[in-house]
Amino acid sequence: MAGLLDNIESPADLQGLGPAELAQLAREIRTLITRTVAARGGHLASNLGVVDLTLALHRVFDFSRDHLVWDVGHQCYAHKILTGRRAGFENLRTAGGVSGFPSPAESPYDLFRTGHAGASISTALGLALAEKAAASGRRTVAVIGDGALGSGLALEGLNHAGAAGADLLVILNDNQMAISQTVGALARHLTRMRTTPGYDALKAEVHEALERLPMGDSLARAIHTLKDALKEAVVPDHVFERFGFRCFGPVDGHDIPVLLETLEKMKGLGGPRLLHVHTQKGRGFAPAAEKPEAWHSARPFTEQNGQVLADEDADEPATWTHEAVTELVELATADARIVAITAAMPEGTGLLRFAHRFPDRFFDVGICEQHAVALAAGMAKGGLRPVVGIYSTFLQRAYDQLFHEVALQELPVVFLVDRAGLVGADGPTHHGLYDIAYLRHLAGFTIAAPADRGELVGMLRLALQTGGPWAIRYPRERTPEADFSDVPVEVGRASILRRGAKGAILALGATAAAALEAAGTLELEGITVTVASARFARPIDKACLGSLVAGHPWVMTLEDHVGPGGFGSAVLECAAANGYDLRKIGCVAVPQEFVEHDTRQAQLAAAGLTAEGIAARARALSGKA
Ligand SMILES: Cc1ncc(C[n+]2csc(CCOP(=O)(O)OP(=O)(O)O)c2C)c(N)n1
Repeated sequence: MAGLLDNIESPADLQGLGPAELAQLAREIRTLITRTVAARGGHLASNLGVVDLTLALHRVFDFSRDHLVWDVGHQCYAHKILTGRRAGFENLRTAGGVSGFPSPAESPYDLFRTGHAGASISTALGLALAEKAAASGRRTVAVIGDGALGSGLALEGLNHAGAAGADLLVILNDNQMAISQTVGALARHLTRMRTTPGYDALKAEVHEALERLPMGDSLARAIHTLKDALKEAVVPDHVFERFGFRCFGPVDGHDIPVLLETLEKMKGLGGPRLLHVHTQKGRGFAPAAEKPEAWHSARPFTEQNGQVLADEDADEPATWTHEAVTELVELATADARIVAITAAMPEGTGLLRFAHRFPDRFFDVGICEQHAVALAAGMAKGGLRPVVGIYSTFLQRAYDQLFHEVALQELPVVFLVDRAGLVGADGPTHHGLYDIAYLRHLAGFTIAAPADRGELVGMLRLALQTGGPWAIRYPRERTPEADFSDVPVEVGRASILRRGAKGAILALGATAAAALEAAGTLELEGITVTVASARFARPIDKACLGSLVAGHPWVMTLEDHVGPGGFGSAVLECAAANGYDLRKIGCVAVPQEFVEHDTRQAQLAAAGLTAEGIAARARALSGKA
């Protein structure tokens, strides 16, 4: 068969295609996704898993009118290809190209900019209630994975939706995986449904029998009771029926005719409905199907054999992630109270190595950041020393637990805040640009950011020795090859890395490397500058700041974080409180806007945080621009 995909400009073009053509189209879409991710990197396994489901949804519904909300949104590639973005798809995740997540700016078929898990049922229910109020007849569909389904937010949405009576179809895309194996009791329940065949067949039979019977109310009620009793006795009940959803499935999410038939049947039913679909992550690309966790977020690779090209795995030796976990394992060997917690990110946070070493002291709680933080509080109260490995962007979800369960109780919980700063191709949903701002006003929190490996190790040791909550933030990058200094880490003390007279740079965390590089360039031009590693965003080293301001014509702060509420703000507050000359201080930070997908390097450059940008600013401040 000739290529069909070239003729698909919008979902309307799917009408009239027969089963063989839809299957062919699914193969072509998988090929395009695989080829594109091989070149650009991206979420491969999840996207390959939902191609057939996406085709079926776009065939049965009209999402130019109806609403489709993808949970997380990392699995929307086939949706993008079918909704007018096939032509530009090859530029996936590159500057100005198609984003890796839903984006309303790209297409009216994308309703929300998403990237965080668990929100789809709530936003879809909101849409459904709005349509109910307008009596528009538009339908609303949410697609959510079994991983995201266990998040508190998703369960809150289900709880409301089951009682709200709006026209909402939830598709449960069950592939038994989050990034790694889905964890928790709900996952166990879904697995039981997978391994107990016959539920759907039985239900269909009973439904049909009921529909055929002419009967009065009391007989109907009696038979419904019998049906419920039968289900209890023979097969596990779908837990969401108890929430008020009409549940269908599990069905094979790769069998397009079955999907079409089931969706057609369910489409007009109204009220809260749930279709349980079984899919396979990585479907159609053998390496991803065999090892989906490794291909969840893939780096560029060779399409023919799955050989990964880029050498920058987050947990490779010499990355901040790797060095932090290596030290944590070392410390945990000597202190049995140390436990580690992740919210469904054992690979990304590097904590998988901790899990292998201390399986009984490792807790993967699923995509439940709020629970992870509150759990850590309980563990700390109980005498353990919990360390939560978490991305800056996902810790946002647990703000209230940071305040209420941790800070307010003055508990010793350590947060390894990974991916702090600009993250590159994942774009605005994933940047870790706000953690200093949302932690800095919580009394008792110590916020540290290492400039080199020695500082990282010193901070982690100190965090576990001292009381109270700590956050240690670092980006997805390699540590500098050699340490910049060997001055021991002390709480609230900065470290001078080099001295000069024409200006001073107070750099937070990994920005120190760029500052030192800039200082080297500037020295050749006769502009000697002092460079200090601030080490802490809270507390600020006021003595160091005072001497930098007094001893230099200008002081420049650097941070891989948004300006408002960040490190520079903290420095300005400290300067104001202590009567230092505020006019001398300028802050370089990420501007308060949503930074689009690009390489991390380009994003840093745009914010003025590369060595070139820092040097240019120093020249301007020194009147040598
Ligand atoms: C709040 C939040 N925490 C963590 C993540 C990181 N993350 C992205 S996708 C994913 C797994 C999602 O699993 P599931 O919902 O089952 O979808 P699948 O990838 O299996 O299709 C995780 C943990 C996230 N996006 N949002």
